[in-house]
Amino acid sequence: MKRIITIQDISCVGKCSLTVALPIISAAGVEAGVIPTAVLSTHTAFPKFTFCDLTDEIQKISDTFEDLDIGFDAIYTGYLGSFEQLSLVEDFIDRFGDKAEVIIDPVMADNGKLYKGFTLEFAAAMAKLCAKADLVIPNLTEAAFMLGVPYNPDYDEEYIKDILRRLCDLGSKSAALTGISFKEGEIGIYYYNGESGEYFYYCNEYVPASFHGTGDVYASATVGAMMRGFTVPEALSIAVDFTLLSMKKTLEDPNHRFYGVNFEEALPYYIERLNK
Ligand code: PXL
Repeated sequence: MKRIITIQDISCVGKCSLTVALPIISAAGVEAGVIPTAVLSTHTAFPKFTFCDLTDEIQKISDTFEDLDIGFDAIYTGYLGSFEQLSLVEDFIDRFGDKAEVIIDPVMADNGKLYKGFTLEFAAAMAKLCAKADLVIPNLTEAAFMLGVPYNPDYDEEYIKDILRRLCDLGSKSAALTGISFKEGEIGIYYYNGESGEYFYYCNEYVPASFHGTGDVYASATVGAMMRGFTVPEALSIAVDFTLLSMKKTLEDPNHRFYGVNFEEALPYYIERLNK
């Protein structure tokens, strides 16, 4: 069985970060180790939340893993809350990344705007961390902030390819942009492998709704599928279909939560896809 380690916060309620990564990666039949970077009562889009910083634990946990010779098949990072955490994660990748796929989801922005608490300087530091990745999975807003270019929602295919090349120029071996659409009613993923020069686009139906944590569902499903031996384009496509179904399940339930997607009821589909 493959083992990954995911480094991100745990928001107790809100269906994002670790409360999403753990069930999805476990459902993939992959051991999910965690380094929780902070404990929050909910994610930061709620009007009120507590925040307990666990930065001081990261080094101690990493040292202990090293002493015990514990290794990982993948390192997957999500929401990281401070410059110090970025630098500790960089160090973690240096120590444990040799035999691991490094997947970085640079969670910090969407729809042209940075999330609460993030700055342009932080985006630049996140871009530096992305140099260590085998795969980065930003949305277009995060990519624009990391590259220091204006957010342009009126893009064409050439523009997207250019952004992908620039993401790989940061140092990442490959990059995938989420939420890319060239036609009404469709949305998907655009991938570029900076080593082979291969581009890949996959889309499915567009659901006119947006829920917090959808990016975390997407990235976790990609990591799970990669660890199950699917190629990166296959894993990215499975994650598109699984995320779409999660959104449909959310909307089907008239009493759905105002936060988070109903990925739980889409998990049987994900498991079936991985077992095909
Ligand atoms: O879903 C991304 C995410 C993760 N963790 C925390 C967040 C967010 C998005 O806002 O606030 C704490």
